[in-house]
Parts: sequence; structure tokens; C-alpha cells
Amino acid sequence: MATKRKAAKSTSPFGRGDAAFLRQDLRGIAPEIAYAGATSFLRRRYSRDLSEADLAVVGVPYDLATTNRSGARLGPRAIRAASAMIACWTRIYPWDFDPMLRIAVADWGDVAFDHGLPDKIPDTITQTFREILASDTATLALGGDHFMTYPILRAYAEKYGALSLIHFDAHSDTWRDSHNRIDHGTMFFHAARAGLVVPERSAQIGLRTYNPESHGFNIFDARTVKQRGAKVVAREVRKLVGQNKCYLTFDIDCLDPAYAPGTGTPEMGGLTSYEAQELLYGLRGINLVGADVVEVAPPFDQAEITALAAATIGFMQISLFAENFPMHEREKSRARHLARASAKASRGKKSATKRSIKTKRKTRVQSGVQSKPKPKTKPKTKTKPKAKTKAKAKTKSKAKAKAKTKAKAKAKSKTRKS
Ligand SMILES: [Mn+2]
Repeated sequence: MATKRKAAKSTSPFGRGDAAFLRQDLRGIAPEIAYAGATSFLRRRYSRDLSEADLAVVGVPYDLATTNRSGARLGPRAIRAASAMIACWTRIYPWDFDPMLRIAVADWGDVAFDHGLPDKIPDTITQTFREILASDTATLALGGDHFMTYPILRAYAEKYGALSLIHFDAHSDTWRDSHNRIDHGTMFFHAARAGLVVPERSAQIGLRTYNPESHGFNIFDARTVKQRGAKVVAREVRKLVGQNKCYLTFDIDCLDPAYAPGTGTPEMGGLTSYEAQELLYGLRGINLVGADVVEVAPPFDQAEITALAAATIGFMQISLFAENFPMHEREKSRARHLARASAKASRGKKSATKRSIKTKRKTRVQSGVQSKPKPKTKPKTKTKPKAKTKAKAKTKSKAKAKAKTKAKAKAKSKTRKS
């Protein structure tokens, strides 16, 4: 029985699967079949017990404040599903450490509210985030229309005071509004007025819509990013926010509709996925206390590219957050494990080559061939494979040629040594 279980374990690179509810530990990566199983964000464990967690992923399936197309209520579910494919990576390119080893991340699930009592929803969102923050856990929220950032910021400002806001968007979301109404295009006007954020120490990136008022926010519009470059803009934003406590909100419509069609209010002339990645990576070192990625509307998505963009951005936001944590013991032990494995592999390779060289010599001696390597001959000119030859034959001959050159090089180094 025991041997049977052992054999079954060693034949698959995948574990038991469904880390979303089977995972014991909040840290680490458990390879899982990408297209199957329960889809938590990046295969983190669903948990409401945050005593061990550094960061909680929270879905906010809300889209009642949209000015154009709704559908972002389905965003959290789509982002989680898209994240399954990239959950096998221990780190997200181009980061150089594994954030899921450095910090403990749980998927808290979705905020529960009654769409039949819409007036109560903002307070429910604030209360949820208030409770999570009270357990000293940061949040990455998955949207949901962008209005949701307002009730989240209320909870953050209660804990930290006025924050620096780093805001990726096609829209300023600071359009002047009357005091008794708010939607997903006016919430940062209200946030600035209510003192939840400090506009002068905040940045808006990727804007390409008209608003006669900036309300003090520092704006790096889409043209600025294109003309000055993502790296330069990231450096300036970093300088601006300094070590202020910082909330990063990413409206997916900051990306060009070509890169993120699945959103409610797309605007042409946006950032490429690459520019967004470069900007986020360039922000390393900011004092990030919370983040969100919002406005993914799956009904308008194509081939799930918008959801994948949001999942990748979420992974990068977690990496940005984890930057400020010290290296964890789990990272050190994984590094030791990898070093041991690679040393073992190279030892095995060496002894295998030694064996093969010995056998070759033996055969040569037996067949009366000189064991001395042949003098260098003129390299044969490469003959182009005939059009008729199959691709397989091509790769075979290529592999042969490669092996030959390798063997030659080895023989050369041997002669030099002797
Ligand atoms: Mn927007």
C-alpha cells in the first residue's frame, strides 16, 4: 500500500491539486493542473482566518456605479480563473524573488452584500476592509467597478491617515460632483475632498480623457508615458510619493483596448501591457500598504486577455508589496534545495560524460582506430536541406551536428589539458 502511494506521487509533477482548499500553509507554490480545480487567486488558500496572513486577496463583485457598460461584477471570478495559468510561476517576470515564499497570502473570498439594498453596499465594503486591516493584513482587491476604491480608501485612511495614491487609469475619476452623489468617475474627487488621499503626493498615470480640473493630483498622461518612457515616469512617481504610505489602484482601462478590451469604458491610445509592467516594476521601493485592480468586465473580453492582464498585474502588485519584507526562511531553504539539486545534476552529468568517453576510446582501440583526436579539419560547408526533407530530419541532422561540435570541443579541451 505504502509503495503504491509512493509510486503514484512520483509519476506526476502535480500535487493533490485544489490548493485553494487543501493547502496547509499560506506560503509556497504547489504546481497544479492549470485548467482544473477550484480557482482562488494564484491558487492561494481560501481563508477568513488571517492570523498568519500578510496579505489578503478580496473580491468586490460590484458594478452598480458604472457610467457605461456594466459587467465588472464578474471581474473577480474571471481574474481568479485567469490567474490559474500563471500560478505555476514562483515569481513574475522580471522580479528576482518568490513573493509567495516571502509573504503569506490568503484568498479571503468576495465581499458579501445585498444588491437589493444598494445604499448599504459602500458601508459593507468599508466594514469588511476595516476588519481585515484590523488584523494587520494588507489587501489586494479585485474589482468590481472603480467606485469600490472609495469605500476601501475610507478603511485605509482610518488606519493610516491620508495616503499617497498611485492611480493607473484612462480617466482621472476626479470629475466634480455634487456632495450627495458619487459614481466610478467621481470617487477620487470625493476622496481628495474627504482627506483620504493627498493629491500633491499622488500620481495619476495613463490618462487620456479631458478634465478641466486636476484637483492637485500629479498627472502623467498617456502621451507623457509614451514620449518620456515608462522607466522615467516610474522614477518620477517614486520621487513624488517618497516613503509616504501608498495605495496603488489599477483601472484596467489604463491599458489600450487592444490589450484590455474587456472593460466598461475603453479609451483608445492607451498603455501597452509592457509599459504597464515596466511602470509597476519601476515602482519598486515604494511604501505600498494596499492595492487593487478593477474594471475587468468579462462579457466584453476577448480570449480572456483582459482577465489575464489583471491577474498578472495583481501578481506584480503582490511582488511590489513583498519587496519591503525581509527574506523569509522558506526562501533560504528553497535556495539551498535548488543549489543542492543543481550540484547533484552537474555531478551526474560529469560522471556520465567520463563513462561515455571511456567507452568511445575502448571501441576505437578495439577496432584499431587511433585514440588520438583527429587533427582539425576544415569545417564542412553547411548544405541546405532539400525542400523535400521533412522537418524531423532537419532537427535530427541539426542535433547530430550539435553533438559533433560538442564532442569536438570536449576532445580539444582534453588534448589541451594533457
Ligand atoms: Mn477608467
